[in-house]
Amino acid sequence: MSICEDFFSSNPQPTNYDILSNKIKDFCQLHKHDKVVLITSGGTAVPLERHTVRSLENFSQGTRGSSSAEYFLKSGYAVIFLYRLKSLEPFTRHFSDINIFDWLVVDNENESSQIKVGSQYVSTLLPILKKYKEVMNSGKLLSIPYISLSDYLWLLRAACNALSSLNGKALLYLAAAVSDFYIPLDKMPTHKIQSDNGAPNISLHLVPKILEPLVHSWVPNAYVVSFKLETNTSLLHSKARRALEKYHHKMVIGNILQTRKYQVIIVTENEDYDIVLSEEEKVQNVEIESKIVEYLCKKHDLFLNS
Ligand code: 9Z3
Repeated sequence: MSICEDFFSSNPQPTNYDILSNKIKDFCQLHKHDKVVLITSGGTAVPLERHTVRSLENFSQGTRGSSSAEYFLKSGYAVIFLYRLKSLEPFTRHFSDINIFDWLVVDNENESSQIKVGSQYVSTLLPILKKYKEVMNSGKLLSIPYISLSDYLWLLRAACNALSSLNGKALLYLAAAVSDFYIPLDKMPTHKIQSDNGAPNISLHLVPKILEPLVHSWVPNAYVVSFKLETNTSLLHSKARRALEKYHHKMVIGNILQTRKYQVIIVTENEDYDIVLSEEEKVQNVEIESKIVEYLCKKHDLFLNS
């Protein structure tokens, strides 16, 4: 059995797996004539105990994935958004730092009380609410939440299986921050780790490299884009290129944690392409994802027409 299959046989499916994987299948069937993008977003949690009190988190706010989802929708794609529960989501992300109660007013003028949005907030809320309603009415956005690494991998594989029926029109945009390390279930304590015996020695194992089966067997005809995250600038380019050479997918987008909102490097077989926001664009709040998605849509169209 491959290391990857071994992972699936020793880590149980998420509890709502059948419901979620059927939703994904139905979505792909409904959009079989559309371009469909699977966006993964947010960070995985790796539990340290079976009854989990503590876990190991990979950093990601979900900005990259959720804002990219909006730009893909704008470009006509149907979007499967596989995201870490409680990380940012398309449209609602614009209001992640507000307290909704501050925006609402209770109108007691009529007999039955009504709730209204404070007039000073309407111009901010309305355009985004309209876009959200339009997208939801079109049925072009399917959001699927995960929490743990294991749930993420099960749902990712289910999505790939469903997408493989789309005759190569699927795009995979793997922006989730996925742990490289985990504790196998048979090595994981059932109950909360106790401090009475001093600091625990926690031994982490390597997560199987899922890009290998993903690119070559799960969804071999798709256009696969992965992300590479580093904190040391001198490693980024070589590690991004190495990943492309290892897995033979279409593109690696490299970013440095500290500058990820302004700068990325796109590595393809034939070129390295930098996207850097200018000072003026930063002032105008241009989102780098608008440029990444624009570049990607062009490349994907070229691929589909070739
Ligand atoms: C990324 O590099 C994403 O761009 C970020 C986005 C997680 C930095 P935010 O959600 O951040 O906007 O706050 N994602 C990929 C990270 C990752 O785990 N990549 C693996 C690696 O670097 C390879 S698949 O080894």
